[in-house]
Amino acid sequence: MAKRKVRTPEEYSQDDASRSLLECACQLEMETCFSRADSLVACNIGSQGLCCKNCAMGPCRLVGKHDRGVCGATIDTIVARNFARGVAAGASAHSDHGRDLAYTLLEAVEGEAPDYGVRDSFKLLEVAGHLGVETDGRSVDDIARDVAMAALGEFGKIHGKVLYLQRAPSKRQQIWHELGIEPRAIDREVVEMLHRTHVGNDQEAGHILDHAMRCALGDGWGGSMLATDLSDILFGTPAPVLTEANLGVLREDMVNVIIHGHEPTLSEMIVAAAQDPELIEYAKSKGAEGVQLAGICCTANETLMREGVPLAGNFLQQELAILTGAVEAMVVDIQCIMQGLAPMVENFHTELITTSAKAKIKGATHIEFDEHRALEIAKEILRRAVDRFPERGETTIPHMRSPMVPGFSHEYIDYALGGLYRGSLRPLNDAIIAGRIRGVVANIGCNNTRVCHDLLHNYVVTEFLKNDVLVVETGCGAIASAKLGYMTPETAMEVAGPGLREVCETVGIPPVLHMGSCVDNSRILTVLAQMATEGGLGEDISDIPAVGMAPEWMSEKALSIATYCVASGAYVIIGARNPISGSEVVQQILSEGWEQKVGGKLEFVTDEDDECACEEIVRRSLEHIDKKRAALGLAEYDPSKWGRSGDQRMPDLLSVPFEERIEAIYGASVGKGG
Ligand code: BF8
Repeated sequence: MAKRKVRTPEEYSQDDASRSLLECACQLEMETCFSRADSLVACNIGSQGLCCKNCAMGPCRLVGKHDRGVCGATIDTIVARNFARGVAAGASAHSDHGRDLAYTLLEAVEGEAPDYGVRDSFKLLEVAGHLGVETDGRSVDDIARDVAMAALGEFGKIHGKVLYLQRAPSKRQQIWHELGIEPRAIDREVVEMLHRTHVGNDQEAGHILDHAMRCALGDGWGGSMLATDLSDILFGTPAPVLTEANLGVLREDMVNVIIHGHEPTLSEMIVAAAQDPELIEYAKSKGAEGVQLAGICCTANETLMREGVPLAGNFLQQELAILTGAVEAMVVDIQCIMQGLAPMVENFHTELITTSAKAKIKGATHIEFDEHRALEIAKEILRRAVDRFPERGETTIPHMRSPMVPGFSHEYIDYALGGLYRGSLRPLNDAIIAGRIRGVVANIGCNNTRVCHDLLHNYVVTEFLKNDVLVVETGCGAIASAKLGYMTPETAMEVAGPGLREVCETVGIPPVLHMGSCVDNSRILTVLAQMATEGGLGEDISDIPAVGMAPEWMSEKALSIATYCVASGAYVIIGARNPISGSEVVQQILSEGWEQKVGGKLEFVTDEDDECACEEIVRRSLEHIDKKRAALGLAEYDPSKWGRSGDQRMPDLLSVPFEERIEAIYGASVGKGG
């Protein structure tokens, strides 16, 4: 029997901080998700979508001579059903998060959640307009109450369709209407997806997958978009802020608390509590200088975007953060939290604290969050963390921490491009029309231990920048670019092609824009819709020279995001794993089939060799962007036309190597060994 391959830290991850901690894990013989991935070979049947366990006559594994399950379900039906169920699970995760924020807003205005309130009343008025809430002559609280109620209504209303669909270009709305895939109510489409994929129900792959689009649209233009809007109303609409990324943000002299998961509701209170003078005094009484917060996953992205809380890392770094020995508490809420954290904290003084009524972990301390006394709970959690500080043993905090400027909400992008009086995406459209910017890529999604951590994100983003493609990001993809140092305006000079550089240097923005958490992919939909209606780039999202991708996906949420982006007209490429590889028919439906129906298509690009997969993702993306440019009658991409004037004025600055320049400006080190 062939021996299983055990990878080295260099093969596990491209991130220097992670590599140094994986080295420690090997030396200490501690298990991580990386080593578990080596010892646990992925099921070859399930990974192709060929295992049906929807009834107790199975599980039916369709391999060899078996091309039907016990009930007679074909390979195409089973692969389509498995994919569609993944979409439904992803949509439900985003949307349930959105619903909770609507309840928080409602409780805030009804005086039941006294630590919350309306922080962005401009956004409230805008959202009220979208939801048909009357605003004239009304108080902020009255409007907010009706906005919360209208938002809650979107999940289970009896008649009509999801209201935010009207924010899409009219041509797109027409396509949805004609195909009959307008989501009616957010919950309804998820429930119907589960119903249709129950044994003996919908058994035509194309028909099942049409409903997957409807279900996902209820996420993108429903649950996720509401989650983003309601978070902005409650906690403020993001604008650029200077902060840092990677495990080097942890401090030897502070109580380190990691906030991890997806919801901003408790973490915003923890941010407030960490600044409480009494708590700081308490930390000092235990020998620390104060409390250092740092985030992992999308709770990180939420507090990063609004409060500048530094990023400790992305999905695959959660266990590694504990391995530093410098974390007093890891406070988790919902989604993407590995159960492997519980055995990991047993080796250290770290307390793992679960806070959501929806997510407990055996071995963790459960302190259930309650909006009625939010700040009090946040303080209680931080005091527990402070109490652990004296128990801290030896630490191995990697030195890597990259400066970054996140906070690019679509509202801020409008403002950056046109100021208060002329705020619009016109300059972006003009730059694409002229060819300074070749096109736009949205790079999103997770990390996956089956590929080299961060490598695919880093590779494709670097290539797009070199090719004058503006990159917008969310989720763990955004965290990868932040760690690489791609999210400061100074990076543009280094990596980006001449036209993109010219635009970024003129506006003063990084070439990679951090747009938030995974529910904030709705911000990307909004930007695309505005680009389509601004003029010059066609009339619909499908006309824009743009591509979406999740090169290291692992979560079902990524399937829902990909599906709603395709249903909105985008070309989406997913790497790492192909969950529909078991059916040629389903692959054809999601690519050519969906392209004919909705103008967008979904393709999976995988390869044993990560770099080969990346090359192919980049090749297909640029080909698509150039095809869309040609269809719009735009000039062929020609980088030799741009960028010389700026370079001539900055020879001295450019002669200093990038890492040194960043260190001189920001006092932080990018990508150096720990
Ligand atoms: O929602 S990118 S690993 S953290 S699922 Fe999870 Fe994937 Fe990260 Fe945010 Ni999104």
